[in-house]
Amino acid sequence: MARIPRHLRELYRCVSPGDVLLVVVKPDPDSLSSAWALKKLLAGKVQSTRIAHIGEIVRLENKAMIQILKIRTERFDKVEKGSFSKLALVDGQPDQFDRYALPPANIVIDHHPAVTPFEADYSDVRPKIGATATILTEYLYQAKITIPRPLATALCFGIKTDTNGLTRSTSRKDVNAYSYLLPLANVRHLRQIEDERIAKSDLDLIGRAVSKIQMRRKFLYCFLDGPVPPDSLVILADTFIGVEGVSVAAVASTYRSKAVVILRGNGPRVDVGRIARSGFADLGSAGGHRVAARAEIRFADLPETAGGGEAEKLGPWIKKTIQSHLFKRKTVCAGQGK
Ligand SMILES: [Mn+2]
Repeated sequence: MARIPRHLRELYRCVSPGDVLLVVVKPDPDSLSSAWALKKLLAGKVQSTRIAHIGEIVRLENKAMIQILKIRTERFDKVEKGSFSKLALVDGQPDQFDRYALPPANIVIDHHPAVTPFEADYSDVRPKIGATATILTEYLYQAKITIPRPLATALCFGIKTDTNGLTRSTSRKDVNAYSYLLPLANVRHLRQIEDERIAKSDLDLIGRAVSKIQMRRKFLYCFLDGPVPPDSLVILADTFIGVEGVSVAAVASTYRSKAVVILRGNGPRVDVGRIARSGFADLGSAGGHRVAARAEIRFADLPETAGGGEAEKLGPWIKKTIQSHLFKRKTVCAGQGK
């Protein structure tokens, strides 16, 4: 025990051998791999660890990852209350789980900036790190635990996804963790998971979306008559941000009586998280990072100009709202100059 760093000893002290630990995640490659790594780290320290995901596993990369690497995860809404004694959150913080009536978290490990203060027996929140998987890799390394091949593969994918292949918000620690993991990983599986990005069922949608694209300067906009599941909009936005010359891509539609907007950005002066917040946060849930953001607004909360969710008005309204925040600074400067 002597050479185990202090923070790990603190983490170990939060659990006891009789505990059933539940790790709750919003499923994405970083959170799933981090949850799995925490399970590995605490094996032997608790009676058992279960991983539970919120919502359904829809995105192909998550499906492929779970199937190919055989990650055991259960639906959170099927977990019986009282069937676990400790709760951990990875790749997220209590305020992001407000809606799900979770008991207070005992362990929180995350790399998102802390917005709402929280209390936990153990917390490690490091916003400078590109992926939670990096933090957990560090823990496993420090604990001298050999990382099994499938877990190493999952952690590689987690780091790659969150850092966009080590090109976005990547720290030295992410690079170190990745180069430590890669020789331990199954590269063929990694490729297989990464390659399967578009579901056959989405091809039709992609065709429809391409015909709806509107471009103005570096802004690509696409509104689809709904309903379209948000995860499909994500695939479209991820695809369209790759179009030559585009620095902001927004794909919008409706789903379950809500307007949904998915934003992707690139380039040094673009911050789509800011656009989402300033354009839509007053009306619904909106937020994200510089490069990836989303907004969801219930029809009932839309302004009259958006036509209550009617496609003919909603599409142009979303576009106008984004554009007014996209080019805001310029307009203000021009106005003041006169
Ligand atoms: Mn993450």
